[in-house]
Amino acid sequence: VQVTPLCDGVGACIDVETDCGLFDCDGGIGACLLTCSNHGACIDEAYCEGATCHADKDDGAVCDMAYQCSSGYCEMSSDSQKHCCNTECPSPMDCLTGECLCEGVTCPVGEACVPWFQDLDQDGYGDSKHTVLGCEGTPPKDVNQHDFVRNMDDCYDLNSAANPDQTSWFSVHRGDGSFDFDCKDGEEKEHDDTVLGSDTCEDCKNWECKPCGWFGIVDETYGYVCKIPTGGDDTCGPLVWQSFKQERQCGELGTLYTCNHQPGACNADELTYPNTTQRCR
Ligand SMILES: [Ca+2]
Ligand SMILES: [Ca+2]
Ligand SMILES: [Ca+2]
Repeated sequence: VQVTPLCDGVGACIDVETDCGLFDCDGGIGACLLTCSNHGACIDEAYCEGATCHADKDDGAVCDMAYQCSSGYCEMSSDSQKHCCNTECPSPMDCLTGECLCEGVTCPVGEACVPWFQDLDQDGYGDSKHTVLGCEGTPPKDVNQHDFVRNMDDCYDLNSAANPDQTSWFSVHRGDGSFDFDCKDGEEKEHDDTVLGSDTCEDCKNWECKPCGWFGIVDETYGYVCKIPTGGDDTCGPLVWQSFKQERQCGELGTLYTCNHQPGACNADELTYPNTTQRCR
């Protein structure tokens, strides 16, 4: 406020106050400032920019710098612009409205805003394709009122048997035609189906490459495909000892051939198991 003493025309001196607007009054010259070079030249509720004082912006207004905001926070928001915000608002929280929110909600102090994943089949593993933000301590709910989860490791969220912990084999697909039940390496077949029909069982040797029955202690050495010792790896033994001997897709029936792999069995006999299903995971 600029104060100017004036004569009131009837013998008295009065102070006439002039509103300086957003500018401060210069105490030295007793007059309103007309330009600014720093925020101190403006009233507390204003900032200096382009030599002019501007009123501080309210929460929600688009801003460039924190000093423009009455709150002191200018935060990047979901419309790719910065907005004056009621508080600090790190991503993924959003301050489009001027209030820092996590998917429309204010998180309790100290709780981060984090991605949650839908877990429809309730196997504890979330679906990466269905995610929402939520406060750390409050899982969002799905249509069945089941909690979302923090991980996104499910490969098929409509069957709880399909999950990264699965170690069993399955003869029927999981629900979408796929047999990938353990969420890794695609469809893994339980039994080999690459060995040729003409392949026979042979002693692959084992345990420092002793033949089957060596002093009665080496067994389970017969197989269709053997591991051959190499320079840096002197181990040996059967790599494949059971096979369909023809291509069998997951869920398909076939005759399973196996080498005589019983403990202590030391012969090239071949056992057959007709109508065996190729199981997968
Ligand atoms: Ca799941
Ligand atoms: Ca699942
Ligand atoms: Ca798999």
